[in-house]
Amino acid sequence: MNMKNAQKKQAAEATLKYIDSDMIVGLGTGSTVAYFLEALAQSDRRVIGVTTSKITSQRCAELNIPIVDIDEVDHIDVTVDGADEVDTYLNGIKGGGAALLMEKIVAKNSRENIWIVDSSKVHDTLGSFPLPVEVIPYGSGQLIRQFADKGLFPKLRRQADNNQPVVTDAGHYIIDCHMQTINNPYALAEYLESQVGVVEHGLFLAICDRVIIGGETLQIQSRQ
Ligand code: ABF
Repeated sequence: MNMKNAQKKQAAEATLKYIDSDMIVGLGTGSTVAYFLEALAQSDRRVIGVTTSKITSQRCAELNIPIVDIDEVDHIDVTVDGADEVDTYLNGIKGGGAALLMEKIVAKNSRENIWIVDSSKVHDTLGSFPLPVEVIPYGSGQLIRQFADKGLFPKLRRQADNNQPVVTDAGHYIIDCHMQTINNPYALAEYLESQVGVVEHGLFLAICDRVIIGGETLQIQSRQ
């Protein structure tokens, strides 16, 4: 197993200390969460999951982790998810797995959010990972032109095998914005949220409470 996967597995297993039986646990998407689901299934924790994508729901079924719909619970105790990039304020970019919309809905309805990552995800400033923006297909071409004029270096996410646009679980497209550096994520989030046709974006700001990197835990100290 390479170092990156070893760190992902280590982070996933370290997260169990924050999980108690009978909790309602939000379950994110991605390969690091896949390690967490394995660890959870092999542990003595008996939880109810709220999933963020079809692929996570499918994996829970295979591992016999019971899940409920988000609207069947009155709260989510803790959500465990991956991330594509995290900065030193525990702000992050998510959506590499095209699940950002349901991930953000679950995260915003959680009492605590824990991200599990390998060290390659941690950067001083966000932006080296292209920022995913989930958009309604109708008018997405116009949004791409608008984002280009704004200097966001947009690119419609397409499937590798047939070059068709990637369609999210909710039936939307993803525009990835290749900015390299995002100096003011809050201002960018405000701009994106004001554009008609934008459903949600992958800037997860002031959401994460704890990041577990390999065996190390970073807790929020201060937010910008
Ligand atoms: C998910 O975690 C996505 O938002 C993000 O793309 C992914 C990171 O994937 P991985 O854990 O496979 O690096 O929540």
